[in-house]
Amino acid sequence: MEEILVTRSSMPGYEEYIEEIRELWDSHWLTNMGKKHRELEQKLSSYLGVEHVSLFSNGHMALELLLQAMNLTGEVITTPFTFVSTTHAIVRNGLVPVFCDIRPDDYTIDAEKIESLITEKTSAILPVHVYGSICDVEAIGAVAKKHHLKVIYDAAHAFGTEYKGRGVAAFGDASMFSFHATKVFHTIEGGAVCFNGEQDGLTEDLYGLKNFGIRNEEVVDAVGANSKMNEFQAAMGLCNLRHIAEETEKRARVAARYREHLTGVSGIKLSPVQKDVRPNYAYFPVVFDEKLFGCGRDEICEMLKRHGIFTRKYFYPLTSSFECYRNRYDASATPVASETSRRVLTLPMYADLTEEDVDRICGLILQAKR
Ligand code: T4K
Repeated sequence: MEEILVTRSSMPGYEEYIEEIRELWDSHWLTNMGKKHRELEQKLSSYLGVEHVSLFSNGHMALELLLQAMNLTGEVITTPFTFVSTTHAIVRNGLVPVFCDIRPDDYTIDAEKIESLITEKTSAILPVHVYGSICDVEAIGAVAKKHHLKVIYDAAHAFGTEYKGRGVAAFGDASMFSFHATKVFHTIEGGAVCFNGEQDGLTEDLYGLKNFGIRNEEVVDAVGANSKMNEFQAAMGLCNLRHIAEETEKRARVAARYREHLTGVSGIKLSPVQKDVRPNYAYFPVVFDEKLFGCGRDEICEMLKRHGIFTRKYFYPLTSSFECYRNRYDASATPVASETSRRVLTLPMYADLTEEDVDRICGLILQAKR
């Protein structure tokens, strides 16, 4: 039987992509903010309902350079229940991550716990719309306003989600999306910073920082990196964007099938269907309670592997527990995040996952219940 991996990149038709890149052979313009790059920025701005879109070679560099462009100092309040990129982006900017716990229902930062972590050194809050679940943007906005802090969302998982009819990039000072091959919308590798309004030349600063800090041929006024999206990546994005509605619809059907099987099973907790949110069905996390279910997350993960089904423990361990951060942070300070990290398994989720596959995966899980 064919292996099932946790996700599988969506592909546009082969001919469609070839057609999209044909003109690159005529123009010989392959990178450095070319025509496809500009077209994708424009189309994403309209799709995401946000004024400014700045493309990058990947989501991580988008976040890292966004933090640099924001001129942050001191401490940044964030969550350890995320991909390690979020924490690295803070630390690689010479900033100190201060870890806040998460909510037990949707695993996003617990806004009620932010205020007690604010010190005179805090300059920003960096919450994560983890799995595509939307953070409590209103409460986070209120605490940030009260303490004059920037809010930068790691929206790597949240492409296309809406809250109260607005694209999720409308919240906070800026948001970063990942367009990695494993995401709902991808450009092979890629990412973007999105924001509304004019923010002290942020557009120009981001443009400069992804291009070595070059302002013009004779002026380099920032210590930038090279993080430009190339024309082949942008072409993949233009193709994938045409199919995004259909992709999301297929994912919605996969999620609904999982829910049919797993809702109400004792010892299994599913993410809530969030109120006022149009979801993107990026991931399907399941949290196991070993006492109630009769066996734990690790056992389920291994059992599924033996059947050729490769789930992932996103996000275990917590970023604060990784080798490079060990002994610097106390994981017991975020007990909900620690507990969730030990129990969560993300099940296979992608547009072409069949109903039969979902039935088989769920059948195996339910058979393991004791
Ligand atoms: N912030 C957050 C919250 C993030 O989750 C991420 C990335 C970032 C920031 C940084 O964004 P990027 O710089 O990556 O744009 C994957 C992804 O590489 C990573 O983008 C993602 N988050 C993270 C959660 O997952 P791995 O190490 O688990 O990927 P890998 O190679 O094991 O792939 C997982 C599965 O995806 C494979 O089993 C099969 C499938 N796959 C993978 C690749 C590479 C495909 O179908 N096609 C492919 O080309 O990190």
